[in-house]
Amino acid sequence: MVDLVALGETMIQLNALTSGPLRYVNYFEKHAAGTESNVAVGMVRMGHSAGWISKLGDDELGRYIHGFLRGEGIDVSRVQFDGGAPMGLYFVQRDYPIPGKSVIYYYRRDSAASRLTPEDVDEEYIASAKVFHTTGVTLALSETCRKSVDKAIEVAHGSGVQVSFDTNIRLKLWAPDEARRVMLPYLGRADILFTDIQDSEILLGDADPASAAKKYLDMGVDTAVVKMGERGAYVATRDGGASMGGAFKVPVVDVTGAGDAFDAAFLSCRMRGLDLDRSLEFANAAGALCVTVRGDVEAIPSVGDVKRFLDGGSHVLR
Ligand code: KDG
Repeated sequence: MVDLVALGETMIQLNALTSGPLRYVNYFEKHAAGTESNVAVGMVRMGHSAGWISKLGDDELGRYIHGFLRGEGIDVSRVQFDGGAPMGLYFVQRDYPIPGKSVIYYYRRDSAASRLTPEDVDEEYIASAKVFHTTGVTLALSETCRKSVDKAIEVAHGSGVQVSFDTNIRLKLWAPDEARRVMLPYLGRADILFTDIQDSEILLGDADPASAAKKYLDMGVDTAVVKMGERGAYVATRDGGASMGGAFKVPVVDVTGAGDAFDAAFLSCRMRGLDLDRSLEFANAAGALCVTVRGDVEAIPSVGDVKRFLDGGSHVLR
């Protein structure tokens, strides 16, 4: 029995240590990253159990990711090594061409994770979870990844497991039309849908959070969460609930992973029975804390970190 099972690719992130075009950057920092495993890490930090289904290259980088996530307390027993394919990796270029923003360069085509097949999805494991989580990134990787997601969702639906899905459209992985065509049939199969205003514009032609959320609910979603970046997030539920929560201002070091920290905190709050207002506040705080440190997972906060931040609590430093 595990609280959350995540399915998707974990990659090596090579994060530039200096700003500017990558051709002039000489030093990079290695991190473990990937939206679904970030959510699994976030859940563990919130005090839950989490497992992760994926494929890794059977090489030093694959072993690094395996050990890293195991060290974070993720159950990696359903992760396979594939000797015939490399790890996916990506570079983060900072502050160029837009100051304060990062640009991502992926090297992930035909990665080990893109070779995930439905046979790699353990039905009993999914059925033993409270929540199954995946994202649009996995749908973009390969046909066999889509089939693996199909199987996991089918098993989840047949076993009373909640399906959590984040649209996470990455335009470097596919064109907007293709993302819309592939993803639309998945939206109504989610119990909890996370998205943002940019993705809603692509998927529905509607960037208004309340009206986009209503459309998602009409498709069959129970809880639709529309993230709005610096403006916070909006949530609506099928039973008529709705809430809007503002974002918190913090010094921004690296925004990647913030949406995943948000998802994990929101899922955790709902599992613990918190109401929509408190869940959004908690999730917005978790997303804010995540951007204050380089890397995706390093600053995903624990439940104690978020509580301290919200209470304005101080630390004894010396
Ligand atoms: O949410 C953070 C992710 O975007 C990052 O870790 C890389 O999974 C990733 C992706 O495919 O963009």
